[in-house]
Amino acid sequence: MELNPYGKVPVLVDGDGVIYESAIINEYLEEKYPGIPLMPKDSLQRSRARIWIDYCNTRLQAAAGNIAHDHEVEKSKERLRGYLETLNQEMRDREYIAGEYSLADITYIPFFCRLQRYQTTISNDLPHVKAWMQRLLDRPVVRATP
Ligand SMILES: N[C@@H](CCC(=O)N[C@@H](CS)C(=O)NCC(=O)O)C(=O)O
Repeated sequence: MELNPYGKVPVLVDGDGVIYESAIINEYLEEKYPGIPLMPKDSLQRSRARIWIDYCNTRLQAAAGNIAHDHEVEKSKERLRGYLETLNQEMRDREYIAGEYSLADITYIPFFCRLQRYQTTISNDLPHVKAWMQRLLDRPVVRATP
């Protein structure tokens, strides 16, 4: 609570700076370490990346968080299913969600790593999400993360 008025993690402390909200932390790191660019160069693709980052944080993760915290579980499961179906359409014919591998894809990785906690499975009825999830989870840096 001292660091984040919202009382949530993650919180990043960098020198005198305190940064919270995961999407804003990610943007901060993106700006601070330009040597490893993780946002598309093209403005339209950047907007697309931001749209899907927002979708993950305000919709998918909100529903998943409700399920994990035993709040409106059935309603949240229904919503989550709808969000995943939308993503499935979106991932048809795409390898990554906004051009090359980007912060937008990275934003979804924690969700895919915690499916059990969200009482969710990604099965063959969501083939494009499933292939995308597998592509992300197979990345060496993701495999190496405990
Ligand atoms: N929108 C926030 C959500 C963060 C969030 O919900 N964090 C959870 C853990 S994953 C938390 O700290 N929950 C504690 C609480 O709500 O009391 C972000 O993306 O950083």
